[in-house]
Amino acid sequence: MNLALQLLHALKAHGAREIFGIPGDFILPFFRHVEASGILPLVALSHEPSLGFAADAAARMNMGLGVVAVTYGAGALNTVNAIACAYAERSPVVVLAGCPGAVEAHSGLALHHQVRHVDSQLRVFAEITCDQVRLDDPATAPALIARALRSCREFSQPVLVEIPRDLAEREMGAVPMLPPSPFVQAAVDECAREWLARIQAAERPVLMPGVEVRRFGIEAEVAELARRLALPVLTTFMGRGLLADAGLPCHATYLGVAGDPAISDLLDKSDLPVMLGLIQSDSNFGIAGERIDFRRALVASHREARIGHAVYHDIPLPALVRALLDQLPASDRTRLADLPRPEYPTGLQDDAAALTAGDLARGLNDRIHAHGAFPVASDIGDCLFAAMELLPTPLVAPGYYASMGFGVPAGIGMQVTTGERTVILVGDGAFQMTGWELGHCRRYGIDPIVLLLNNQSWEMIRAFQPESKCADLGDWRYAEIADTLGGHGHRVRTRGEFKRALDAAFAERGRFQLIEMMVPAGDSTPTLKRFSEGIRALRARAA
Ligand code: TPW
Ligand code: MG
Repeated sequence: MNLALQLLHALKAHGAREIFGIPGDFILPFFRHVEASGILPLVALSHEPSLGFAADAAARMNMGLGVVAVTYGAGALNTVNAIACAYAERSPVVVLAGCPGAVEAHSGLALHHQVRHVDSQLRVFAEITCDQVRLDDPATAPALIARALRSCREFSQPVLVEIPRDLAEREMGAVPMLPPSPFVQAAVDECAREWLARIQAAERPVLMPGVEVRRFGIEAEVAELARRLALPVLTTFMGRGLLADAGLPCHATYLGVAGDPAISDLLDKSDLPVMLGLIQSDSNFGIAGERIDFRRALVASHREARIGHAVYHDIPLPALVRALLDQLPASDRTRLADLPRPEYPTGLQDDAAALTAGDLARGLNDRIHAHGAFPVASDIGDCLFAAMELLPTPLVAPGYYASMGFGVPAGIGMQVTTGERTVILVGDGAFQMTGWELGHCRRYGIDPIVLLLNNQSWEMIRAFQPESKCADLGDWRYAEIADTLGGHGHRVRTRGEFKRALDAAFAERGRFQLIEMMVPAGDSTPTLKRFSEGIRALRARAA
């Protein structure tokens, strides 16, 4: 079997479900085998950044691997921002990139798509992937692929696999499935014992699950841990959507000064936050009313576990959670009885009042109440704050790395990989970056529902710097583009129109729906308002 086919089988065995790709001559031989073999379906989009966002979101949803296939240089380097996002937010994406064959690489001529050196592509990716391999010898390729795929899964971060164009069709052995990297069970058990002693001695412990919990497929175990320890569960801005369907008695999102004070107090006044697989970023904690001292927390992430200043190395998160559960009897403690419950806006009015950003969550929450939850992809902008006002529902968003342009391709990747109809939240500015990709929905038979919050501006930019004129984007009439791209557009200005458009959009299957929510520039969700007021108050206090 040739290298291309062995690689495809290995990707599938490691949890890949499809390949997001754009061809070019350095990777064409590989594409021929992708299409002819049908081992993994090929999903082609228009612009490489979108491939990266789609593969990232697919990986987040299916807890397997996301795969991107691109040509050398121009193609691969176009994915850099999206792959950097996946690296920062711990999403396992395999980048398959073409590269020159051995003979042409040393011909003395600079090749097209080459930056400075044949190796420039690999060097750039060294900064944004946790492993890089070049398959330049069929004898070593199986072991290299096996290593890269294991790194990708174990660190839950992207890897680069370079395929020299003359190697794709060379015969090669099968790729072995490597056993998990070894760790010392006794160390995990000891760490779990110490953690439990601290948790049981604490007065106001709180459990904070982060993205790794989903990446490693242990949401159910972490929910069980929360139940047995009777701990309130707080997700962060970025971890929103985690444990959404676990039915926990206390489950809310920490929004610091932008959130309900009773909920923010759960962390701000906690003597022991227990952080599992959490990225400790400023977007998660920069809005804290009190300065959080992470030394008082128990933190496990990136194969490390901390207790105060002490660090245990090589502690896989799933092994730690299992050890905690093994040492813990089922519990009927009732510490949760009087804890606050988050409130969500509902009851969108069917009238002629002007639509506001706050109506977005109200409309979707009514849907969730009546018909159940659906997966949501969100971009950056006020739409992400609207996502914080939604009832618990699976959510994929770049809450930490915060790259615009994520929402539409992510939603496409989510529906392709899960087959479930996906709701996409996006602002007009972000839509201008990648909204065009909706034109591909028809050929892949997907019909996401896009809620485009059109405030005719980069509103978040205006919030930070009101004098910036460049933030005015004008009125582009996006709903009209939808029909041209094979979807159906609805432009709505009142609450009644929005309500009817939502009903019509959910009722029609088979083509994507674009609801263009016209809201005045300067309007924002209640959560974004509290967020900017909170930030101003914190700054004033610091000054
Ligand atoms: C790739 C910086 C963050 S939010 C924002 C910008 C320019 C404006 C978003 O406008 P939009 O949403 O989509 O209309 P809204 O609700 O604020 O009006 N380039 C990239 N990523 C980021 N985050 C920026 C710039 C930014
Ligand atoms: Mg906008």
